[in-house]
Amino acid sequence: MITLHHAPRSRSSRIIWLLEELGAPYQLRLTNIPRMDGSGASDADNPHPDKKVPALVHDGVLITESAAIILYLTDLFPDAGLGPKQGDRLRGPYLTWLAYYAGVIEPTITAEFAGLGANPALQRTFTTRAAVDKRILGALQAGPYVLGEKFSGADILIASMGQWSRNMLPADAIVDEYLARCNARPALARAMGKDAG
Ligand SMILES: N[C@@H](CCC(=O)N[C@@H](CS)C(=O)NCC(=O)O)C(=O)O
Repeated sequence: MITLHHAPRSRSSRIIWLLEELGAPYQLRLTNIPRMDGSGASDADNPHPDKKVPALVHDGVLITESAAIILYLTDLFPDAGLGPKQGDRLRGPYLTWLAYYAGVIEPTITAEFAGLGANPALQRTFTTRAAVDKRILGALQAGPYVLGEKFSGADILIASMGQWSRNMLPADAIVDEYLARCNARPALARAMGKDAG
């Protein structure tokens, strides 16, 4: 059994999108989290060690961190074709995008939103917003998806940023068209219908 601990309109929304894309059997458990506006609170029933979302439990095993959950699920349902398998030439690029999202994109965008985008130590450790934009645009120019021809779990990470806030992705018509392609997916519509629980 797969259980997703989820808070509406949060990073766990994209995991509902993935579960819908995969056609996976799952149940949602609504979880309260503290919100930026001061509302909400930590939920004692949330199994995440930091009381964050997403938290996925599969047959009693806890998996946290969006990129890890996406890799775990696309590996668990290989026939859905949303994550290149071991031996596929796109496996390396897939892992690279998942790790680049978690290890570089999120910290860089967060630093920028916190007004720390010009901090030299952060730029050296992670990178610059300009470099992130260039990398994303480069992939989408080759497109139509991050890995090329096929939509994958990496697109769920990248597109969900633009769905949350358009200015988290480069200001370019290629990105607008990419988001329109991703937003038109029936699985996303189903996920949005379940987001509130
Ligand atoms: N790196 C984590 C970030 C998780 C995260 O920060 N989630 C937010 C919701 S979007 C949260 O749970 N915030 C509540 C809190 O920080 O207590 C991931 O991608 O899974």
